[in-house]
Amino acid sequence: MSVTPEILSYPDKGHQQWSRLESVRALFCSKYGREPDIFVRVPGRVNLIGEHVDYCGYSVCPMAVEQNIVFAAAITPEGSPFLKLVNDQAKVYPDTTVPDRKFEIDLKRDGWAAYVLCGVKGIAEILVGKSLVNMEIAVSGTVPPGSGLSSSSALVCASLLTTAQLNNVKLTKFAMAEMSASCERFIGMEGGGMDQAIAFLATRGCAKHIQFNPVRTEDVKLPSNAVFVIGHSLVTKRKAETSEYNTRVAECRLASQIIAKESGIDWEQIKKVKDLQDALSCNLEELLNLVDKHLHAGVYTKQEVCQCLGIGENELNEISLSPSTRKIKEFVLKERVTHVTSIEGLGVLMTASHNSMAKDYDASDPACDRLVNSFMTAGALGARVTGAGWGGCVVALTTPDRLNQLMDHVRLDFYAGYEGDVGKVLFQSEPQSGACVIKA
Ligand code: ADP
Ligand code: NG1
Ligand code: MG
Repeated sequence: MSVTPEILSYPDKGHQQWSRLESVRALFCSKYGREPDIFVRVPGRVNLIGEHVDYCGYSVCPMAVEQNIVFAAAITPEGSPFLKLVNDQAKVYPDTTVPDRKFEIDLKRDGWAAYVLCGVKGIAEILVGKSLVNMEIAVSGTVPPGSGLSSSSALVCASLLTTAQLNNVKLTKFAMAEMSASCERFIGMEGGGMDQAIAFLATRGCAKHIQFNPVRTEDVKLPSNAVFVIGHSLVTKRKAETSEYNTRVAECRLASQIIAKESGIDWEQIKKVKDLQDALSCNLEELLNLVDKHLHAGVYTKQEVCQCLGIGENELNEISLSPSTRKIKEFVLKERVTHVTSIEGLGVLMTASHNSMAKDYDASDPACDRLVNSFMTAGALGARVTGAGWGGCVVALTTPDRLNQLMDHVRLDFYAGYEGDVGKVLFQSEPQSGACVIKA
């Protein structure tokens, strides 16, 4: 297996990827009046088990899906604007020009270009004494946005890979996965790195067991009769523009720090639940007992958290919270950390995992719950919300002999009355390969 992302030849006419690449090429040529130098393709992903645990330091099991982000890109001469972006959904994602190499990324001001700038800035930061070439980029995406299939990270990773390639920067897939995970933080997401890891490290035909710090992966061969079906709840959630995601990250950190303090260890060093487990050298069952012992159910006020840790609000802001979570006044601790610790032990029980996401983590949505029920009534072996949740997609497990019946049931039940193309919101998915460069 190559350690740097694969470089593929341009596909022949008739290949399933050909017409997609041709349409991105046509967009690029019509906007910029020249041919692209390269194409880059990065997949979205579905996570099969382990939601909201990557940022706590625990492992996840995603696979790459067919939906992806494609960039066509070229270097432009000195004197051109630094970065020009066009998108094949120009109404939603308008053309953007970034005149110079200033990297103050502001999601509200920059919109979708902020995600692209994250990847560009990541490469700029490692180019010591050299500045980036000017670039023109055309973007095409088929990952449904705000739907838990990681369109945001596919975009950030595509940008990082494109910028690296045009600037002749050679990095391993692992380095790119870690760098992209830090880069998405430039827009304020405090994610754990799952999406960027699978984007670079996916292999066709396998899900991946991914561990963090540092990123490590193992192939998970899926049973030959396992079929994954993805359904969209028709509710979307933009994670970087809303507060729920980072609130969960903060709640897990505070819960871990309170338990650490009660256990007599240096709580300020504890940033994630996994740090706590490692410091205590305990198993997950023992950790759950400590959660029960030291945390109460329901809401903690910020003041109560300060009392538990024996510090004032300013110190709490500095040590435990981020700029985006400092304004939060109330936290739910016991339920959140229970979800994180119990999920690990439950393994592949997808439905139990969904119930924990819905109940303890409050990260489902009534539409997701209805879709899970629809899949289960249709005979799925398990079904759960995937990605961050609060809407987005549900992934269900079934077998080939039950697939048609299951799809028919959900189509007539959950999607009755849906006026769009049901094929775009209810589809089967097989594990795809990770990010690649395609020669123009
Ligand atoms: P998810 O990663 O679950 O899809 P996020 O809220 O993290 O959801 O990211 C969604 C955001 O990613 C969108 O609001 C948009 O800014 C950006 N995005 C996704 N797909 C595209 C695309 N094809 N072109 C431009 N921007 C996109
Ligand atoms: P989505 O829903 O695709 O934006 C987010 C995080 C993941 C992970 C999942 C929940 C980012 C970039 N993505 O994914 O790291 O925490 O939620 O398991 O932060
Ligand atoms: Mg995302």
